[in-house]
Amino acid sequence: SLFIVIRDRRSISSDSEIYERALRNLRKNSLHSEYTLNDSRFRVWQLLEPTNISLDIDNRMSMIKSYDIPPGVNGKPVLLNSRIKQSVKQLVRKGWTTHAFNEFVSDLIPLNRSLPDVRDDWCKHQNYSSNLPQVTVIICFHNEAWSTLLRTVHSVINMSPRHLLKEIILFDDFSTMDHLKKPLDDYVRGIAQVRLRRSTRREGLIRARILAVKYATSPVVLFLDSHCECTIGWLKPLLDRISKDPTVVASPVVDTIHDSTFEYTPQNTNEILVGGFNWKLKFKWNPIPHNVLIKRKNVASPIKTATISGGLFAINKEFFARLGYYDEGFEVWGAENLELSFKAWMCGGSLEIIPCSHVGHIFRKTFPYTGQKGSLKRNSVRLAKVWMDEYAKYYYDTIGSDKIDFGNVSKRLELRKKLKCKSFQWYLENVYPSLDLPDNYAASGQIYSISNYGGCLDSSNHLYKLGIGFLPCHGQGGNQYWVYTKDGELKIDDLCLDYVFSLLMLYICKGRTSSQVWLYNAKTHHIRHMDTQKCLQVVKSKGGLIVILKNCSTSSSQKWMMENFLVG
Ligand code: LR7
Ligand code: MN
Repeated sequence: SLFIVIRDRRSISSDSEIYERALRNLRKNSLHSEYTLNDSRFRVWQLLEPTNISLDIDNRMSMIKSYDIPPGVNGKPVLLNSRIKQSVKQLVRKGWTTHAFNEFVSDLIPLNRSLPDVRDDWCKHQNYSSNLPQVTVIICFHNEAWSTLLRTVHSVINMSPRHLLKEIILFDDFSTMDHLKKPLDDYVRGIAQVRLRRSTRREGLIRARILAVKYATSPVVLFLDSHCECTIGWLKPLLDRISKDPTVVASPVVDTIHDSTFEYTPQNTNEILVGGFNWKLKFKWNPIPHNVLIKRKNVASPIKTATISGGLFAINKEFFARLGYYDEGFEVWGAENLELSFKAWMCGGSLEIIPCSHVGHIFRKTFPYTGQKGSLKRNSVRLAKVWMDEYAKYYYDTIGSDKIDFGNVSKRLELRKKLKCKSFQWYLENVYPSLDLPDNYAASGQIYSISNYGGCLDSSNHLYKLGIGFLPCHGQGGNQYWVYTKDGELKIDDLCLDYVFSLLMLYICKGRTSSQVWLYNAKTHHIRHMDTQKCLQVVKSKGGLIVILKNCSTSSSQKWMMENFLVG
């Protein structure tokens, strides 16, 4: 069932002062474990019937019934009445632009809301050691919203056995927002477990973690993003694995907190995914490989994973130190999860996902802060230089070349030598054998037109939408990095160029069905569609140059070059 939150008639007709006051109240009350919406400033309503969100508001009103619990409780979604006042709408918009999620809705939800127990029954009958190590939970943040940050903190405290949680280190990566200054100091002063530390310049999340870990005083450290919520029983199964084997890096299952409604959606234990990556060094989720699946004792027992998503994991502090924490040359965001993943495996450890441990995370569609984009490429090149041996070139292909300023990696290479780590080839063969090697590529890189139009096939803004783009070639890979497989697929990431109902589109690969098979002829330069025997052509339209399928001809607008095309 769905809940909608509406403000009662009284407050709708009053000014935004009431909203502000209600918000202050929410914050004040949030420390108590019991929370009620009294004075009817906000009311939560439950829709009784299977809901149809497009119902108009009067229709909804006739269906709803007063419901006596606060918004978002038990992980339920919170929907705002579409008739909220203009001033509130503005607040909603402001939340989205500042944080890339619905901060207004988050602010309505109690900081200690409950979540459902989503564990498999098997988990509830596990007897974890009575002698588990203590943990330091580290939460780094940069300009995080008040309610999401503190809900993370409270959920850790509420969901962790007291004797196991040594401390929470809240590490401020040089935030600029006022609520994270004195108000936060004042707030956390009242919470015994929390130590608030701050960096003196913007470090980026990777160096922030390295700095924060030095304050930790327990044998295990556990990282969380600053917008997470832990569920019941989340901690022990992670600590249990590490206490049995200190070289295991243990990740919980990451469930989704919806960016708009804050609904909590668990991953189904039967469909748990494990981590991988592609040659763009982009983290991706994969189904559990078949040979692993058939050997599993229980759907909820720990699973080895080739990589971790990076934000949420527990690790033995000494093992982390031995691995050299993270590369300190990594800037703001990205690739540190693969660095840790590769070296954990290559240098004597392993990674696991622990299905009995569930933590929610708000997945955002964009980044509200600066510096994210540039850092990723730099970090990835450093990663490739240090850990990927001769396979690094496959990554450089996807970004054009390795000729960017990536700093100096000699210290990291020394570390790898000192630890006597195994080769990347060993890692691929033993840990991630399902990764498609570029051996199966017939071509990879740009696909450019040899017509007067000049330009490249480009997938930007066309994922899951109709058509494909045609833009000036930029030589940077990315949206212009195509893979042409020996089976005739034209791929961008995991999507295949498809032609159905007379429309070109990028679509989930269907495994060599003929609507996704393309025949490139390096002599005539045609890219011919197997199903229809038509050819890709660039044409002028009102909106600029577009790509369509036409009967094959000798026109130069049907002539294409594929980079790195293997002859034969
Ligand atoms: O400069 C910064 N300083 C910071 O302290 C930028 C960010 N941060 C903080 C930020 O407040 C947040 O707590 O770092 C954390 C991660 O940043 P997000 O939440 O903006 O990015 P994200 O959720 O995409 O992060 C994912 O990828 C990152 C790559 O560097 C890290 O590995 C994050 O930990 C990772 N998050 C997860 O793995 C959660 C599960 C998501 C998945 C898949
Ligand atoms: Mn995050």
